[in-house]
Amino acid sequence: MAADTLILLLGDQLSAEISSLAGADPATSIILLAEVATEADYVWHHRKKLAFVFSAMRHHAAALRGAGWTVDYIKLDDPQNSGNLQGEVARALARHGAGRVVVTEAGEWRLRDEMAGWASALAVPVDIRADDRFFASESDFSAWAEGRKALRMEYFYRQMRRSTGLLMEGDDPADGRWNFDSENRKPAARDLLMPRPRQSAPDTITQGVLAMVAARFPDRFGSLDDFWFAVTAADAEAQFDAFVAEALPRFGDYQDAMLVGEPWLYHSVIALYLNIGLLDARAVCWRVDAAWRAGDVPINAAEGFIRQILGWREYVRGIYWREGPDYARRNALAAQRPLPDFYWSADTDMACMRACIEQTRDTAYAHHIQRLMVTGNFALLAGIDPHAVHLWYLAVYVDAYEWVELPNTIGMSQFADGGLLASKPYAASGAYIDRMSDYCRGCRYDVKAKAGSGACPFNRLYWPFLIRHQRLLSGNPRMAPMYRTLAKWDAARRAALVADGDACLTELRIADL
Ligand code: FAD
Ligand code: DLZ
Ligand code: SF4
Repeated sequence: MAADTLILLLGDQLSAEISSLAGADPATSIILLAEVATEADYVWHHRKKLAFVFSAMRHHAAALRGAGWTVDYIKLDDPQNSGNLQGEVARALARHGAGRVVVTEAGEWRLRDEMAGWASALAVPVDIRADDRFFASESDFSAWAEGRKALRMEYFYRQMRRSTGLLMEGDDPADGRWNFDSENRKPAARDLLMPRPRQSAPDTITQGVLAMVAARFPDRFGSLDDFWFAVTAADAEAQFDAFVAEALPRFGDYQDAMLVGEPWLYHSVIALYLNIGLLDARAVCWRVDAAWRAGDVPINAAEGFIRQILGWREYVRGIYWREGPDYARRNALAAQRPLPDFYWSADTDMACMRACIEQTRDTAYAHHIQRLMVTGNFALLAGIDPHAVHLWYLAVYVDAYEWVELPNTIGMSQFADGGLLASKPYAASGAYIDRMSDYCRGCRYDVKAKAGSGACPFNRLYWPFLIRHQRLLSGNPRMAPMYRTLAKWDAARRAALVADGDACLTELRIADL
């Protein structure tokens, strides 16, 4: 069919209401979805992520066809596939005789920059539209941030509560408080009745994609076994419904808990769907607001959950676009060590790290505290290059896209932006992990011991980290108690701690600076 307009949908733009489709006429438009090597290869994506994205793209193409659109779908193994998005847009323009391209802006600097050159490279007008799937636009965030000394999430979140009306009672926050975190964060007990996420069995399309990914990416990180992610909007909705009914009421209570062999706990496992458009963030938040108003969900759970999406998710996106592409190279703590191999192999005696990395390899998922307080905390304490840490997080999780992953890694987890995003580094000794998990019980290291080769590496690295960064961190009021403790110790004790931290890194075979 000849067409006026070619509409490109990227693999994370699978929303029915995407801006590139607004006002389009199915009679004169062709929709292009293209599986391309550049997107599969820009980072070492987990194999489950590749299968998830390609299967969701193929299902979305079928749904669009069912809704009356003409869809041109290019598979990764198509012999004519040029391997990149510009090449596929050029081939489709020639195939269909279209005179213009419409696309929703991409979710990362790399592709936005590339798309900015398409109009001249392809010699057709390219209409690049804002991605309006968020509560706050980039300019809304900039307007909020303008003139503020500190860009704290909590204040942004309160403004978002007011402007949306979510969990508001008139001008006041629901139940009289903005934040119910003090009632959350209970450690999980083994005998808790654990909900299980609703699972979707792979259909023939997904089975075909799994076989293609297995054949084409034999050396990539990550297992393809037990693939149960939803790949359609309807199945993602059904999984979210099951979460609201079964797990959400206790989401707040056990948000920070970790248990061996329990990857999902009371988490929603919906970031993967939100981030590619199978679920809509606004619909999700209003659904939870309604569940609270109906009395089905306590306020600590509803508020804790909505804060993650309305607050954190929107806020990190604002930071990503505001800070620019150089944010990826921030390194305020001058951390230079290469990422240890065990981040890929899970071959380590640290039971917490082994559990989180094995789970990541098997499921392409870890919840926030596993990412922040185990794998992230270790990299922070060990002085690993934050850019290498960023590439790891971008690769290994099924929900990873740079706009959301980068601020979480560079800002929140590695403090590499010097405190723009986080009010203090998320550095903790083994005591935190012991309190929130059952990992330490099965570990060869002693979580109570502070130094020496049998002691928990998190303990051995914690004080040297604070000593190393005293100049930058000691003035931070939230770090004051730790630096007061340190001030009581004489130079010899501090030197012994630093020497033991160095010995720990050597024993873990972490390369020196
Ligand atoms: P739940 O715990 O059920 O939370 C509900 C939803 O809230 C999530 O689905 C997510 O959309 C949102 N959310 C929660 N915390 C955050 C946060 N800090 N930032 C943004 N959104 C949040 N999230 C991603 O979506 N993609 C990433 O690539 C990503 N990388 C991360 C890297 C690091 C180092 C850290 C510390 C966090 C990262 N996060 C990322 C945030 C968070 O860990 C995940 O959103 C969450 O674990 C996804 O699991 P879930 O859907 O079960 O979330
Ligand atoms: C993540 C991903 C992958 C693995 N493959 C494709 C692809 O083949 N074609 C495509 O259009 N999009 C893909 N994506 C999603 C893009 O990488 C994503 O749009 C950018 O990272 C911007 O967020
Ligand atoms: Fe992790 Fe230390 Fe506990 Fe071992 S003892 S599981 S290394 S926190």
